[in-house]
Amino acid sequence: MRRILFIGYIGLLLLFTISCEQEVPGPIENDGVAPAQVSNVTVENLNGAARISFDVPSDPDLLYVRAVYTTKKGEIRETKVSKSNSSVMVVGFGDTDAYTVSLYAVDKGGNASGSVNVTVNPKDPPMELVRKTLTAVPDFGGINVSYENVNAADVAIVVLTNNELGEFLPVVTHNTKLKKSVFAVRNLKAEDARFGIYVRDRWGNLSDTLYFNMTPYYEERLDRKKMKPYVLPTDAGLGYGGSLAKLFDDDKGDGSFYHSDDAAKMPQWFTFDMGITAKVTRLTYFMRLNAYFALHSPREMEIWGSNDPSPDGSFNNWILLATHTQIKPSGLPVGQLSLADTDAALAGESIPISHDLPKVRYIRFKTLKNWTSGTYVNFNELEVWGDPR
Ligand SMILES: [Ca+2]
Ligand SMILES: [Ca+2]
Repeated sequence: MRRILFIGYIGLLLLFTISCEQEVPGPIENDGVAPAQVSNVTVENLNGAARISFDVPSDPDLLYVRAVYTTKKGEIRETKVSKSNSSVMVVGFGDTDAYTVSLYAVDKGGNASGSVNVTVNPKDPPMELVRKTLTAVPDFGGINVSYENVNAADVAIVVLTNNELGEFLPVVTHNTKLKKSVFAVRNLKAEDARFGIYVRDRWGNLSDTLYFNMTPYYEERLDRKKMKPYVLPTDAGLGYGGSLAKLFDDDKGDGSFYHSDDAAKMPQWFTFDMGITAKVTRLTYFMRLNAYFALHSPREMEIWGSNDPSPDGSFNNWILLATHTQIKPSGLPVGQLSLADTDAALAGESIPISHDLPKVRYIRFKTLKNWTSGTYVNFNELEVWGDPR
């Protein structure tokens, strides 16, 4: 302190001003007096949560109210709300047991009131509600799992089955906030298999597991080496380095794609020969990596099949196999992707084809609309699945 006396008064003032500006701004006022407790506490029990309402104390330096509870695993969970709130949500309960929540009023100096303890009895957690709605049906090469999620909770639905080593492990994790949907587990053999499905919430709470046995219908990925372009007069032209063969080269990267040309308009189509006749069960296409649910990726399409395509390029001798609209799981605006969106893009977009349709050899992929309602069609890879036997 003595050294400060040697610094000129003006200099000292200046220094003091500078140091004040550089320091982290924060409340300096600390009256050392804890606020009074919250009062008139009431509880509304919700699914996996509770809303606790209260009156805040009248202390002028009150800053926030903190709610704290301890999970069964001993984790301490805390929610803070500013003093202008009259309620606080406590969330993440994995069961319907009673929990004690402690409420503290805290002032600008960090002084906390004594706790007010309140008992909450959360209703069934959202992941248990989803679990109760799970149903599965066999599909080609896998199963389809349906669910409802009335709270639009952020959950993961995990499907387990035996792998080739006989280990019962997760094969699909479906992340969702949708209120209702269906998803597929693919690439399974047409053999009786044991399945398990459980639901996990974002706090790591797990539902019990639904176990069942099911036999998927037979399906195989049709031989890609046999797939050849079959260009007809009305087909869209190629542009921007794209080619039809690049849809069948097993390269899903952005360097190996189909792209139509400037002259093409909607609707537009391209045609290919599978090299064999097969009962087609689905087409699965893979979007450009840097344009998921965006740009020239097909959004609405029709799939046509034929055994004798008309050489004039017309749709004579073709039958409609499927009409399909791609749904972006999150519904977020173009350019924004949720985890569910990315998962769906990586899995590929499958266009299911009804099993009562005849075998075909030629396929026509007709795009009605892309993700910008523009005139190009561009994506990286196309798989055809079915039964050639
Ligand atoms: Ca105070
Ligand atoms: Ca490719």
